Amino acid sequence: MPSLARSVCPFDCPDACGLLVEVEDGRAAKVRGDPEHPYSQGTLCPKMNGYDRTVHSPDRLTHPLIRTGPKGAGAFRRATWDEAVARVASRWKEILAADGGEAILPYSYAGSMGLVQRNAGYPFFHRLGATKLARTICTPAQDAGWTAVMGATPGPDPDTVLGSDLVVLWGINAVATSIHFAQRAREARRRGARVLLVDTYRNDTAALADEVILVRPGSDGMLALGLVHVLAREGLADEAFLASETAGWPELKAVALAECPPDAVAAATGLAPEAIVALARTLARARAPFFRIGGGPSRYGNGAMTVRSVVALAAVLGAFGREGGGCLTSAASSQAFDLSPVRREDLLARPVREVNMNRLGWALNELRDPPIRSMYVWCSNPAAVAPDQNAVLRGLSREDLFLVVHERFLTDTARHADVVLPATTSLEHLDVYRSYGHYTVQRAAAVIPPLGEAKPNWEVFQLLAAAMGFDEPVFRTSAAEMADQLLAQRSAWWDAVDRSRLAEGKAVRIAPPPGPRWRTASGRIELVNPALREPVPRPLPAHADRDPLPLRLVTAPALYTLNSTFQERPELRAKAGGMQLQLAPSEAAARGLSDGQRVVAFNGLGEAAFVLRVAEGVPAGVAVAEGVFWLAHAPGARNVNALTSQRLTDEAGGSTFYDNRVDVRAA
Ligand SMILES: Nc1nc2c(c(=O)[nH]1)N[C@H]1C(S)=C(S)[C@@H](COP(=O)(O)OP(=O)(O)OC[C@H]3O[C@@H](n4cnc5c(=O)[nH]c(N)nc54)[C@H](O)[C@@H]3O)O[C@H]1N2
Ligand SMILES: Nc1nc2c(c(=O)[nH]1)N[C@H]1C(S)=C(S)[C@@H](COP(=O)(O)OP(=O)(O)OC[C@H]3O[C@@H](n4cnc5c(=O)[nH]c(N)nc54)[C@H](O)[C@@H]3O)O[C@H]1N2
Ligand code: SF4
Ligand SMILES: [Mo]
Repeated sequence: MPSLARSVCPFDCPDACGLLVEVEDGRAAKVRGDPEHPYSQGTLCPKMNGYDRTVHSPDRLTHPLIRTGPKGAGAFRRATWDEAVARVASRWKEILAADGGEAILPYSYAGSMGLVQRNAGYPFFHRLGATKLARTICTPAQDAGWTAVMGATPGPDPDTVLGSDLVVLWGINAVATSIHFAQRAREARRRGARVLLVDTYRNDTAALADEVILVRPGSDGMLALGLVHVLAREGLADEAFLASETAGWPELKAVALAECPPDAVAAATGLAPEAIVALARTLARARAPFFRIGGGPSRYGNGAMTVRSVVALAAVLGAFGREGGGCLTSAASSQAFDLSPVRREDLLARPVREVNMNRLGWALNELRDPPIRSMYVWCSNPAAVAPDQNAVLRGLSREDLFLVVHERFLTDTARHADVVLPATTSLEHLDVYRSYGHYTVQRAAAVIPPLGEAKPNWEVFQLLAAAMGFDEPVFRTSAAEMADQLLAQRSAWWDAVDRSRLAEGKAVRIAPPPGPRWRTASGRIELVNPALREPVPRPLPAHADRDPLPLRLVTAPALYTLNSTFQERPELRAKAGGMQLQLAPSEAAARGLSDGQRVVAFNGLGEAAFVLRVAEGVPAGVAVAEGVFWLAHAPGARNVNALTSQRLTDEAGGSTFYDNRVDVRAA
């Protein structure tokens, strides 16, 4: 008889869905949605329906490996954990003696969102004195844009969108990346709300929108300020709200009126001037507009300013003051935990340099004094996901780079390793999870034993610490003890939590603690922020505005993959359909290309091969490539990140994955 266990989807997705796992003979026989989960309520995306096939995939790494062939060739021999750990420790001791700790670079992101396993390497690398990694690959510019206006004000509960009469999905493919928010937008629509999508092409979410507004990539800041212009000019701003709750309306209004008239906005965005005026009037007519801003518009050289401008627009409309209205970039549940017990910054004996993870190619090839001699990767696949892939691969292929990769599968990154360590999946280890899309917390126990000799991150760092001779108590604290320490924290976020539900493995709702309505320095929504380089929002150019090639490349997420995760599953690979490039009919015709043809997209950084899709929903001047595929499955062994650059956002050092240009030719 199978038994039933609760767990959480561990992946980097705002939904953090609740799972029910049927366990039979120590195996996960079937994974389905947990109907008792307060947010996901029993449904999962097509990737996690079938998670058992990931967990028990024949391609799982089940024992350590040591490289026997040239770098990147994927030739390895089996090793024991003792041998693998001893090899890593002895090489690192040599590097420490010769070049110091900063010659070692940890590299991780969000393969697991669990607070213990995701952060497991922090205490170890601080104690080692390694170079620090700035973990900026996702949405730091989006956060900076929100914070510039709203400070530490928590985003609204996503359920409040049900009370909105106008839902604006701004740069988000919700039916692929936030499926339970898409459900709520659909439900709001059933109750009478209009749904607008502002995007760069007709993505899958266009089907649930009443109106789709397509803008030129990177021009949304100009659009938002142009809408503010029309609202100000036509007396449509919420003056009562602006007077009582915000600071800086006169200054913002002056900039918008002077710099963002409809003609200029039309030239920048590709929209007709009348469409801009009409959109402003639609927004102003709404009783309670709700903006859901995705990561898309923030991954540009002007990304932080763009998000800041859209948040300011929501304030000018008074959206924050209306029941059912507001603006959500991400939920603030990161504030619910003090992560210092697991991150242990205090173990750093002296300040160390920091490398921005978006500049990995530069760091591996150019950084000196000391150069990076060794890199340790967990919870990430930089060979596939990091920008400027040719530079990254050149770095990973250095014979003198000692690369250690802790992974579930032999990814493109792991293929370049000197030592590969097998990782458990989330069903084989415990952790504590919170979501960045809603307000819940869950503790998930291991529900099956580790496969083969796979080990969780936390345990591997304990082994490495012992081998390095680190004897601080944190390196003897078990993952369970660390999870319990985090959950035992007292904060106003936790007061109402039913801890017995947590102990049963069920998700519990948390809520931002009571406090001032606007958690900013001035106590008001800051349309002007004197602490910033640009105190008043104003239009900024994107990087690609100055680039030479004709097509702007949007490299958006795909439904059947999650970053580079899930490509171990043949059935999902088949559904994802491999690397495809979408072009407008006019762009295909201009190049003599037809649907289904093999093509190469190229720019000054490199090239990548795709199958062409001629798509009515893609405007002229834009190329769209959904998904980040494993190089092992890519024709030409390069994916779309061979075409993305290491340039950063205007604030916070974020990635600029959508801010590049290419041209396309027949393969
Ligand atoms: N199925 C699936 N789910 C995922 C992921 C995945 O890869 N696949 N990734 C996960 C991760 S790590 C994250 S961070 C989130 C991703 O979540 P988001 O970053 O919010 O990604 P998307 O929802 O696809 O939003 C990107 C959208 O922005 C649009 N866009 C790009 N540039 C612009 C622009 O200049 N203006 C406007 N208006 N739109 C623009 C793209 O066309 C695309 O439709 O999703 C998570 N969930
Ligand atoms: N062109 C382009 N590139 C992008 C994006 C884009 O939209 N366009 N999106 C970007 C974004 S938003 C993000 S967040 C990044 C994501 O970048 P990453 O966080 O690197 O995401 P993944 O590719 O999913 O790689 C995660 C890896 O962690 C491994 N893993 C999972 N669980 C564990 C574990 O418990 N322990 C260990 N040791 N390993 C584990 C998985 O097997 C997987 O190979 O990619 C970025 N790259
Ligand atoms: S990937 Fe996202 S939608 Fe899919 S199960 Fe996980 S949390 Fe839910
Ligand atoms: Mo992300």
